[in-house]
Amino acid sequence: MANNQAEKTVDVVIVGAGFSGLYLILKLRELGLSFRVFEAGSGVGGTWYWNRYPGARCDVESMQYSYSFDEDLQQEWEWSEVFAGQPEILKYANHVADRYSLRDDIEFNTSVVSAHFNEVTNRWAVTLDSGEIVNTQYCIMATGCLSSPRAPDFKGMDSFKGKTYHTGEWPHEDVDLTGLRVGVIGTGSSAIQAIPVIAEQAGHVTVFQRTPNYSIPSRNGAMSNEYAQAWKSEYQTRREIQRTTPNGNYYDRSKIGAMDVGDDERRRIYEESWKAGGTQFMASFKDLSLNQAANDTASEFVRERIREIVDDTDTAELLAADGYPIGTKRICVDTRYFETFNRDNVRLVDISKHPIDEITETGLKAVGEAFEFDAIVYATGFDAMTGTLLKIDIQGRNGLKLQDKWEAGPVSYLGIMVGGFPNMYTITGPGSPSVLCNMMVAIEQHVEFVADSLADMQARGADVIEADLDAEAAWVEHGIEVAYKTLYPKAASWYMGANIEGKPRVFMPYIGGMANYAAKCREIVADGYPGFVINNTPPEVKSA
Ligand code: NA7
Repeated sequence: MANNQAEKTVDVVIVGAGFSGLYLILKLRELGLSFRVFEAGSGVGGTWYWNRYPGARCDVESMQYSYSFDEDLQQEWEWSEVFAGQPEILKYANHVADRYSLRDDIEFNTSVVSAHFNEVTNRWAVTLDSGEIVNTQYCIMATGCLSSPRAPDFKGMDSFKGKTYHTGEWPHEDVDLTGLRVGVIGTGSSAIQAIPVIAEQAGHVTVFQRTPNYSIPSRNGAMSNEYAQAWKSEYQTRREIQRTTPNGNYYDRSKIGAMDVGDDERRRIYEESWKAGGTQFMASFKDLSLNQAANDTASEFVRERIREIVDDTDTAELLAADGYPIGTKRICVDTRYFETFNRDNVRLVDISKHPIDEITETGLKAVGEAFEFDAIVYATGFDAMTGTLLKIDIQGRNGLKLQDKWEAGPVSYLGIMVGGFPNMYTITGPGSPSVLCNMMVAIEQHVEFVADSLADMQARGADVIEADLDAEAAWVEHGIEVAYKTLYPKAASWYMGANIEGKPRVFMPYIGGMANYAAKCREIVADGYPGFVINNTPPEVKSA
């Protein structure tokens, strides 16, 4: 069965025990399939297991960033804040694992090193870091989109004698920065969440900024009973509405364009959105991601707020993002980020024109200055969406390596299967809405699609399912077409692979909208899986 070490052949291997992996276990149990689940961490929760940096918090409201598959679960769980922090989300993941007794089915501290498809047996050989090889019919990569921290490669990094941290690999034990001189490198979402919290503890914080970011105040607060009950009393309806939106979030979206109203009315609307807070700001008008002139008005409004908040005019000017449209790098949501630069113990250093020279024994050298630190925090992001998959040696038909197939950027059919890699599903893979959507909505939709597909395979008595290469090419072309109708490709973002040197510049997530995407998936299921090639392999071939 699922966790039987002696049993070397299973129906399914699941890689990862984040929110995708946990839900998959339940679905596979329903289907009566045998499976093994491998998780590199020592606990469940995926991104929420690893990202323990101070201030780590979800930018989707807690009532919406949670599973919807079980009415009892969503009724009984109580969130303490409107936007839950990492410890509470991890607690929720653990609660789910306990509630459905999932833990016994997961092999922790176990990494998958390689997965090779055998064309004779139509089985995958999955090699673990222990050396064990597991044979499986299906391989489901539930490896997450932001699960490979981007290791910085500054000269002299190893020489630093102080403490070094990466936001994406924060230690599990308490980190006490009280009174210390801390350098933070990066001003992405992780840094924007961490800096205000670190600044309250540390003696002094120096922030090294290469690119300023747009950020909207979260207006986070304690979850009121009324708010929670408003959700719980109509949870099913609201979840259904979430699924019919472009990004899996339940909130009002404007139906008018930013240039359809006069200056005063536009400002009034932005002010209202700013006051309400959160990523919903980008829904102030319907065309902020599509129309440069419209976007310019939103970008300028946020820059004005930054200038208003930050006392020192030079610092404010450095923090006021420019040069790319607001929202085209993932919009950040903060708690007193810009205000933090008014503190006496926080300094911003602009490294946009001159990169950091080197890390030294005592700190770092940049912009002609030697900085001394007790601790350096690398908030330098992730090799997003493809990093984790490409770290595993995945070989499909004819020894085709995923690294080679994706040399010019990731290609897939629906972000769920890659041509030439039969029986391998990717949950929220590149080519699916994934990171452009509330991840919980994206995850549930993908897990359910995969479970339906496996049930269909059982019903047909089929052995092999794979993406048709023409369907894959058409999907990739469609993905590019919709992406280039938006402003997103204008930014050097991790969506574009631009944060990793040498990574192909391809817009990786599917931006056609979650609702459209899910409708397309439903249509595919109803029509008998067009775009997938499904074969019944004779048993004698299988056992050859
Ligand atoms: P991000 O958003 O990729 O941010 C990484 C930050 O680190 C960003 O400001 C980078 O500047 C900076 N960076 C990276 N390398 C360097 C070097 N070599 N020198 C200076 N600065 C550097 O990662 P996060 O972890 O903050 O957030 C990722 C997602 O997690 C986020 O979007 C949410 O979805 C949750 P750059 O912009 O590249 O100039």
